[in-house]
Amino acid sequence: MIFMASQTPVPPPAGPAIRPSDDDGGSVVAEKKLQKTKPPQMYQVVMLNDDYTPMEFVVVVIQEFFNKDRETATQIMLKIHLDGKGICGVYSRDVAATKVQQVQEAARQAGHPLQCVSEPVE
Ligand code: TYC
Repeated sequence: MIFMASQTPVPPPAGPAIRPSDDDGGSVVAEKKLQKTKPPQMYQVVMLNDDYTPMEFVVVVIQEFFNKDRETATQIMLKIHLDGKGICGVYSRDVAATKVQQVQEAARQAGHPLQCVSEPVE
C-alpha cells in the first residue's frame, strides 16, 4: 500500500536556528535598558555686583534665600563684590526663577538696586 502525505511539508520558519548549544541552561540575564530620559537642565542663580547695595544686605539675602550660613554667605558676597558676579546656588528652572523673584522683591522693598539672574548651567 502506498501512503501519500495529505499536506505539503511546511519549511521551518526563517531565522537563527536553535541548537542545543544555544541553551542557556535556564539562567536569567538581566539586561540594562538604554537610558531614555536625560537629567533636567539645571539653572544657576547669579548675583551681580553694584556700587550701592550694602554688603550686609547682600549677606542676609544670600543666607535667607539660598540657605547659606553667615560665613559662606559672606564669602559669596565678597566674591561678587570683587569679581562682579557670583553663583548663589544651582536649582531646577522653576526654583531658580522663584529665587530670582524673591531677591528682586526683597531688593525692591529695601530700595536697593541689587540684581540677580538665572542662567542654564554649561
Ligand atoms: N559692591 C557693594 C558695596 O560695595 C556690595 C555688593 C556685593 C553689592 C554684592 C551687590 O551682589 C552684590 N556696597
